[in-house]
Amino acid sequence: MPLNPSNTDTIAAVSTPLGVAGIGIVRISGPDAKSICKEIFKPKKSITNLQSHRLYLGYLYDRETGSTIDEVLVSYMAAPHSYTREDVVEINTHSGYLLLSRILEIIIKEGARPAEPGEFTFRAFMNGRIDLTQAEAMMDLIHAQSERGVYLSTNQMRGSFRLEVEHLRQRAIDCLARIELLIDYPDENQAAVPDPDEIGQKLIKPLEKLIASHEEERVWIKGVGTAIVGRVNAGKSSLLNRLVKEERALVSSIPGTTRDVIESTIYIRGLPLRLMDTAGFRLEKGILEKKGMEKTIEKMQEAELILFIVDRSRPLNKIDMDILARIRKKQTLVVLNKIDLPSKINRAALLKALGGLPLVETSALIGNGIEELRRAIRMLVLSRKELSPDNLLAPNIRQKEALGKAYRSFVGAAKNLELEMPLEIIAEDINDALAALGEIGGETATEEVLDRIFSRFCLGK
Ligand SMILES: Nc1nc2c(ncn2[C@@H]2O[C@H](COP(=O)(O)OP(=O)(O)OP(=O)(O)O)[C@@H](O)[C@H]2O)c(=O)[nH]1
Ligand SMILES: [Mg+2]
Repeated sequence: MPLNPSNTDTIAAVSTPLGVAGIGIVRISGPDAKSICKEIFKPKKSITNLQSHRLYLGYLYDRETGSTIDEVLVSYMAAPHSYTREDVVEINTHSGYLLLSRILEIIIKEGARPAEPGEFTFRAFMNGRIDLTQAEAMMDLIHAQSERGVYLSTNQMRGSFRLEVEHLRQRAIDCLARIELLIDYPDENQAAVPDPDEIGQKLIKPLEKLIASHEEERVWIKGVGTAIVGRVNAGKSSLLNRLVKEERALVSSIPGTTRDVIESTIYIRGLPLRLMDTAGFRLEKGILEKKGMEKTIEKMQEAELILFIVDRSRPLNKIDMDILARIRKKQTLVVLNKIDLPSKINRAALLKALGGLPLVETSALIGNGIEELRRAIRMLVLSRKELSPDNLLAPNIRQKEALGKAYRSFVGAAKNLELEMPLEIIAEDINDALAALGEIGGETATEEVLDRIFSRFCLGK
């Protein structure tokens, strides 16, 4: 359901997870938050008025039955100094599904409306407290897969990415102003025309850098999608189990044991990997295996990193070569498995076939080489040039797309300047770029984009 941008009503929701927990919080936001609270809450010490940013101990009552519901702590945050910039009341209570639902119920009886998922954050955005990049960062923080991911999203929440985009916008506005001046007063000082180099240095280059660092966001916040592929029986599932340190996938000597994709997240010194064990490749295929193979191929294409498992106790064959051909464009680590068994592979021929791909040797059965494998994976992933340790401005995919649009418009502007096209055309390019940059913070984002972002939030956030 689309979120209601009018925000004139008062909303309420349970803001802590509905499970077994020590405490629960019910949050109310909107013009009636304080008056609703007054109706249902009796502080222990008699007071005349709830003051902002103070904590009050007391009891919640159900006005209809007159019964006490719970001993609670209540805080009131007067607008605009609250999460939503509206009047907010938070009720800290004991937890438990029944208790929290009952409290929510009496708040709704007093006139509040149940909040939609993400609606508190949506109001914070609509009321100008945060921009879209900060709302998204909040979401990422909840789901971050690594410590560095937490660091990146906290940084974005503080607004450093927004500031960087704002700098770019200011430079573009400055360019546009000069061009418009020249359009309006063509006879004035010609020296003020921006040249293509200036657009390149001040706008195109920084954008290029920002776009490239999207990789960082994906790696640390979402984890590296890693597909384990190879012929049937090569030891893929055994390796997955070794890496996750538990019996996650079925292992057997029957070729074709794994039919479905099995996912597990592991961390290699803080680096999150989403491992996918897949059905092995082979020639003769039944219906189920064929389906399994289709999934394997799909996952291979999606993955950012491939672990290609080669069984050392069997000679290389056409299937291995077929797999190699499919992963040529992917970042790949070759794992030569079953080194506890005699080798049936000619090493020189293998190296030639691999054409320089990095190689690690393991025995998934007895656990040899697993530490080396972990180290090699980490090194390979972090060798990507976009993952620089001091880069803290990583755009997500939506932001990257908007940056890409702005980038193309600036490139167009530079080209048109070079071709000495009419200044009106260049002004239009820069205006397009400005609109794209505006999408990032939400100034020019469509309703559809807003819905997509806020619908990812959970209830109560
Ligand atoms: N000797 C030896 N056997 C291994 C090693 N790794 C796996 N195996 C054995 O090889 C057989 C197949 O292992 P799996 O891990 O099921 O192989 P897979 O690649 O997942 O096979 P499919 O799911 O059928 O494609 C099992 O009997 C394992 O015990 C190894 O390093 N050395
Ligand atoms: Mg398997």
